[in-house]
Amino acid sequence: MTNPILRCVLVLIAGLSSQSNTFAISFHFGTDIGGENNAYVGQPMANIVSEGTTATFMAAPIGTLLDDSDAQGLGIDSRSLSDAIDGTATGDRTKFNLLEGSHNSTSLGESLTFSFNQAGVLNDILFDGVKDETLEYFILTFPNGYQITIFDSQAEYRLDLQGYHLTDLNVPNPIECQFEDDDLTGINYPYLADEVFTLTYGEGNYADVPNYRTNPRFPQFPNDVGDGSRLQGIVVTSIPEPTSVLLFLLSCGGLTMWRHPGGSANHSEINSSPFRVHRAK
Ligand SMILES: [Ca+2]
Ligand SMILES: [Ca+2]
Ligand SMILES: [Ca+2]
Ligand SMILES: [Ca+2]
Repeated sequence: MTNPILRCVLVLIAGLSSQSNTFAISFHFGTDIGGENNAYVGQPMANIVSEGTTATFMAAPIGTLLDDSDAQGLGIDSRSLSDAIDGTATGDRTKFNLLEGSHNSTSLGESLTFSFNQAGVLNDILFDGVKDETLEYFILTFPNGYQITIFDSQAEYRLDLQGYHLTDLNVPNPIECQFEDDDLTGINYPYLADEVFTLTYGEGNYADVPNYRTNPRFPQFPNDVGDGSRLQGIVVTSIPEPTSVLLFLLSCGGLTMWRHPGGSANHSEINSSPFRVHRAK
């Protein structure tokens, strides 16, 4: 960042964010981290109010339903779709999973969109059951189209043991959760009211990493299919009104870490971000 004006805007944002009138707002699913029991089941969308902010969550593809009947978080119920396999051992109505129930990154994964009725900063996304061996992930699409692919904190370690890396997988900007409980924190993405984020479940395509085995001790066995994952919650920071103007400037200028106009990977920026692909030592 060399432009002094742009730097000034970012400093102002940081300063305002540290004021006492900003605060964290959490939207929780399931009951394990504080959600209500079975609050969002059998409905295509939900407006959830927390600390005066309304978040809107919508299940996708069209025709699917939210389902947080499991204590561990939210899933997508796709049983109404004629081409879906959901509610089986490999695809479950209370999880995000691949609709075809097969291990292929080109399969359609269940999705969730979310937005907020006022400006803020997206901080944390809390998942559960993102399995490293089967290379499960969520693609987070920011409002400007930029994407990151969020893996388990040990996914790179698993691949590294067999001579591969997350960057060998054909997914946009792979990163790992920082913690073993499948939570990605410190995203720090400013958004405006009604800007839409999308989370899409997927699994790394084994064809991208030939000879990779989910259970290398038994190489004669075929690779396992992923078993889906859940969303536990989202944490954002509220932004006082004057700051919304600055956020608007940022959104116009494409300045923040995640606002890449082309939506393509920029390796140097990824490496300078709080998210890196951690290689096992
Ligand atoms: Ca499902
Ligand atoms: Ca995990
Ligand atoms: Ca978690
Ligand atoms: Ca899983």
